[in-house]
Amino acid sequence: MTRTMSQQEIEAFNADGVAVLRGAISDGWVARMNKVIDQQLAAPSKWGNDANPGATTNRHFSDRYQWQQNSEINAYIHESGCAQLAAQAMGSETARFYFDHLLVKEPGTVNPTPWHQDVPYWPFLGSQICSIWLALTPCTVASSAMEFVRGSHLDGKYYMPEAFTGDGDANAGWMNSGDGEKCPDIAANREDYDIIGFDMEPGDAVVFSAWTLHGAGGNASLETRRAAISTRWLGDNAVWHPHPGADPIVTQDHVSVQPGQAPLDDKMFPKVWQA
Ligand SMILES: O=C(O)CCC(=O)C(=O)O
Repeated sequence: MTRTMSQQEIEAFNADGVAVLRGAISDGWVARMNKVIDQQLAAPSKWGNDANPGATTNRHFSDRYQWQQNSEINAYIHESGCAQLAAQAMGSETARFYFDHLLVKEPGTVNPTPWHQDVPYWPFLGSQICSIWLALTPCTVASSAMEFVRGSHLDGKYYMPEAFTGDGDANAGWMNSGDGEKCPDIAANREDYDIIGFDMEPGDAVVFSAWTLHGAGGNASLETRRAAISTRWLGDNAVWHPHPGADPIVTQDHVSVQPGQAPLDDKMFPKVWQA
């Protein structure tokens, strides 16, 4: 484990819906996860989403849900300390794992990550749901560091999921069938929102609520890849909530819990940390 959260960081998370954790995860884990990124770029899984396969520039890539088959990601989840950081941020006695998400923008990637809220994409409800986005390369807001609408986790909004890459993406069609109100066009009206972003060094992380609006620009750097691993965590008050528009990787067919119940399914949502 690298470190825990300070009281100030926990207060920032509660007030803003996001906290930046400098030096959250050690260099050793960063190196190991960068190796995983290279491997997945070379051989994406069936859950990969690749805007420009094989390219070394202008390639927006993601892969997810590899923890069951990738021993390195599995080790990261269990041994790096990220579970305890998630539990601390959520104010939860436990941290159960949902999924891992690798997110890459090669130099000169034009695609932004559109503004969105995570929870409508996931089959859960509850205030104690969060992500830890670990920077694996340096990035600034100009080279696709994440940005957040400060305090938006407290708005009581539930925004409809939308495909990031347009309707033509066979791996993303599931996103277009959910409920909720349309996410406002934050990119076109930035001055109306209290937007915060953090320049990151490898090993820095942002921990943010699944209810916080967030996005990222393209990668304007022509030299440096922007790579991150985001891990998704469930706290004590999370409940299973399958619904149209939720990520199809884990559905009612895969779990032993019923809608409205706590996700006490150790096979699908392992309890990685307990106070
Ligand atoms: O890395 C990105 O561009 C987006 C990440 C994100 O939206 C997330 O981790 O929830």
